Amino acid sequence: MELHNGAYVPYAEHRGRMENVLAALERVEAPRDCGIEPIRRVHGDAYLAFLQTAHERWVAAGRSGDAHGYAWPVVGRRPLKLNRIDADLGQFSFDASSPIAAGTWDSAYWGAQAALAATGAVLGGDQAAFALCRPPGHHCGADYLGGYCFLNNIAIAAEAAIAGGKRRVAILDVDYHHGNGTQDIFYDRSDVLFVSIHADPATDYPFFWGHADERGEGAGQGATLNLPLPRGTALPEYRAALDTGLQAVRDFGADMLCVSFGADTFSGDPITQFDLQTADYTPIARAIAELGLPTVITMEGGYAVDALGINVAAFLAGFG
Ligand code: OKP
Ligand code: ZN
Repeated sequence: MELHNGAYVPYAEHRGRMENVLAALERVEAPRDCGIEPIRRVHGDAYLAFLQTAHERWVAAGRSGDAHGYAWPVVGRRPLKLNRIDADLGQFSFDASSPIAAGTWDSAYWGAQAALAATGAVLGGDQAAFALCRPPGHHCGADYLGGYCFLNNIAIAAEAAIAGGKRRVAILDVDYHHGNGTQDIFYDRSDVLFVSIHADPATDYPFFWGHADERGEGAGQGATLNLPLPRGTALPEYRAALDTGLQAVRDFGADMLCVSFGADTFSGDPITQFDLQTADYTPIARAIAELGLPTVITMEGGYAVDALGINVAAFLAGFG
């Protein structure tokens, strides 16, 4: 269950999503285990220790159900070591919509391993590879979870690509929601471009990030590009924003592309408000593929579960 508009409702980010996509894909491989080190390039040790133990600490405190916070250090976030589960849930999260269940760490860990496997395939010569991550990753930062996200799979892929010899990595985020965690992780970096096309945060989650005036800082000044779009956006306006984003990737001189793909831009999605159709995903992906860059794609959102597999397949067809 998740806290949604003031009530507990069934969790939108559920395992049926993955089952529907798996049934629609032709060739699927389980990832091998690359261990924790590539995850530590993105996430801090205190956060990783918290994630691995949060649910058992929740249970040990006598709670039932899934763990989530209720008090947040909005002012003066300091690395206090309070050793209280409720304090740590606030310390390491930015919202109350991402409950930690008994299996959360394992799912997040293996999602990150899938992103690493896809990155390895691309570094090994494949033109493109897709990682079917669940839970998604683009909302969580180096030391906080949120927005159904616990490990930032696309950031882990980008860092693995750099460790593997890539020099300028572009991340293109085409989920309906702004990828605030990914943006935060690379905000001051000049070697990683972050481009995001998403619903205007003036109307949509995550509200506080994803505005057009967020352009990066320090060495990363200019290496963040947000292209917010109004609710109701359909293919023509979407393609115009995409062309702007793709031009930024070209101008950056990227030698690697990482795509955060969310199918929650679909017209039938129950929690979002864009108007893309299944058939639209192929030309969108084809335009991205025309960059000609080695490309890792990770699964982000998409909650119209019955159409998720065909929407993912339509997107991947653009790379075929
Ligand atoms: C994750 B991804 C408030 C619920 C908040 C969080 C949405 C997370 C989306 N009513 N929902 O970007 O698809
Ligand atoms: Zn989303």
